[in-house]
Amino acid sequence: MVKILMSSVFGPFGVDDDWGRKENVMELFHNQVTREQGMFSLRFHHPSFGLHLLAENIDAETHVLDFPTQARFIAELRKGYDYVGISFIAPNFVKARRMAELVRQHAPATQIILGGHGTHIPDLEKLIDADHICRGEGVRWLRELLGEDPAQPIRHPAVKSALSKSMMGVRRPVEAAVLIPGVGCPNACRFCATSFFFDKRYDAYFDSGDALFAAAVDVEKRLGMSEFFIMDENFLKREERVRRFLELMEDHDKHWKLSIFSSAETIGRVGVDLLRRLGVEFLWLGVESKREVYTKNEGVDFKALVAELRDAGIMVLASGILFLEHHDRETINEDIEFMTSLDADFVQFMQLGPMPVTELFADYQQRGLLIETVPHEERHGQDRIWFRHPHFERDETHGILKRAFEHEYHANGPSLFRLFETTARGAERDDGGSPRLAIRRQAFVDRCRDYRHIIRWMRFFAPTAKMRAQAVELGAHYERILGKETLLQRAVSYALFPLVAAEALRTRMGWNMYQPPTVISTFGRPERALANEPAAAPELCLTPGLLAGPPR
Ligand code: B12
Ligand code: SF4
Repeated sequence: MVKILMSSVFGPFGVDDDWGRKENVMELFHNQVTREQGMFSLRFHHPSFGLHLLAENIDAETHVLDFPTQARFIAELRKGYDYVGISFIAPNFVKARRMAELVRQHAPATQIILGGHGTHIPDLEKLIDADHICRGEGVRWLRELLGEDPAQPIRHPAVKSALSKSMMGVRRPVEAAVLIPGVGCPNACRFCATSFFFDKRYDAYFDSGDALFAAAVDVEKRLGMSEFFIMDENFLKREERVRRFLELMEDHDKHWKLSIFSSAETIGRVGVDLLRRLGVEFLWLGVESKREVYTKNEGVDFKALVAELRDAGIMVLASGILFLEHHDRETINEDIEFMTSLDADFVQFMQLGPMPVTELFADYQQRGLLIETVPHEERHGQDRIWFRHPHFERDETHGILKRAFEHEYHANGPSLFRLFETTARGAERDDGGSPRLAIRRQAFVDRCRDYRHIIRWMRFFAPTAKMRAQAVELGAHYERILGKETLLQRAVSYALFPLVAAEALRTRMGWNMYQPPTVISTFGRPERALANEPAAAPELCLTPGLLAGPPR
């Protein structure tokens, strides 16, 4: 039987070394959203969803290796594989090249497959010695390579949405699984790597509400989880599928909690009430810019929309882009102010980045605007731009981005405070006599009870008087919902102090760069196929290490 190793790129991440940069942290929030929020930054590590999806959908015995060190990768290679698949994005090009060298050196008989967004780097064939390159959707491509039927229905993997999660140094249980309805997006915004990578179209793995619901039920059963992080660029866009999914949830009395990505146009179409019934608790909204309006955002009053969503208990992550083509010193500040004024729970600022395969990249390349000497590992959007901008020097862009994050943080307070506030609003929202919404409301109350333990320490460690006042107000708000703290609740809260204090100290010393754990998961062993058993539980190879990174 064919044996395959599918690997993410290797760590450590977020450090300056021969293969990476300290600004390219392998975290969503701490890198791109709450990065300047000190000890209040949310800390998550996510597995490589694409690799798990691929492994679940081929018959070969496949091992998925998430976040190895180089030594662990070499040790794995020595076990003997027919193929090694390496998944990488453009900023991790050097890591992928190093891994291909290691395969040639330690497992010369093994064939190398490259996949993921990095594969559109021009002339990749000449830059990395590989046997196969998969550009675009991978499941059907891989099945073809292995001589399997590419048209078989897609099986959904049972993967948790995160490998680890913590708030203010307190470990939180991972309660959500990932659900991948499809890949790509037809909107083709000029800068968007995801849309262009999948040929400017949406490729559905689960075309109907029925198929998606069945996949969710299966994952729920296998992982025992009833929350889903829906990994789909614009989940609400397929309205018919969403409505049917909701109908089935209601028919089967499912009260799942969902996190989704959505453009404003589709929220406007389906309405916030539908999101409440659907169980949406977190929504990623592409705002991009006040002036450069993409079709998806025409005529949207973002401030009102964010307030409406938060009042419904839905946390909003609003993302904006800096150094857009029209930005000058005045308009960039206008956009930073605009993003700040939305008062979303989270704000992401990303630098405009011409990524291979996008229209923006082709255009800038043709006009000679790309600074070709910038290495791939520095082209990630959280440090300095890598194109010539008419109004900004490359070297000043790092500082402008940092100040945008700091400004938003100081104006609105830590995102953690805001998400606690949104949860409280969800707990207070009138359910209008709907049993379904009453269950949702109760879930928010339970979450408030859980979050409350930490509010005391928010107050204690708040770095400014304004934030302290915000934490005091939050405490009062929670008391209105939950009543006075009991002795037991107070004891739990005090028990958390050492953890919170340790995180405060680590942050102050610049030692809070957490590395993702290395995890290996096995799929498709023949005996499992025969017995039709779920995949083995992932084996945790290393515990997450604390790495003394440079101060951030
Ligand atoms: C989850 C995610 C992350 C996670 C990564 C978790 C992880 N374990 O790697 C986090 C939040 C940490 C992250 C960070 C970053 N990310 Co990111 N991320 C995503 C996101 C939202 C989803 C990826 C995903 O799971 N998709 C679903 C799966 C099914 O699709 P897929 O991964 O593309 O895999 C399919 C194919 O690509 C292919 N395939 C992939 N690998 C392989 C391998 C083989 C062998 C084969 C055959 C096929 C194959 O088959 C799969 C099935 O079709 C995408 C956007 C998106 N919607 O895709 C951005 C995206 C991948 N990220 C991107 C970027 C730029 C970054 C950051 C640099 C941003 C930043 N500055 O902070 C950092 C880099 C961190 C680092 N140190 O490497 C870009 C990549 C652009 C590019 N051209 O390279 C994307 C496309 C976002 C965007 N639109 O710009 N990210
Ligand atoms: S709507 Fe979002 S996912 Fe779709 S092309 Fe535009 S930026 Fe990309």
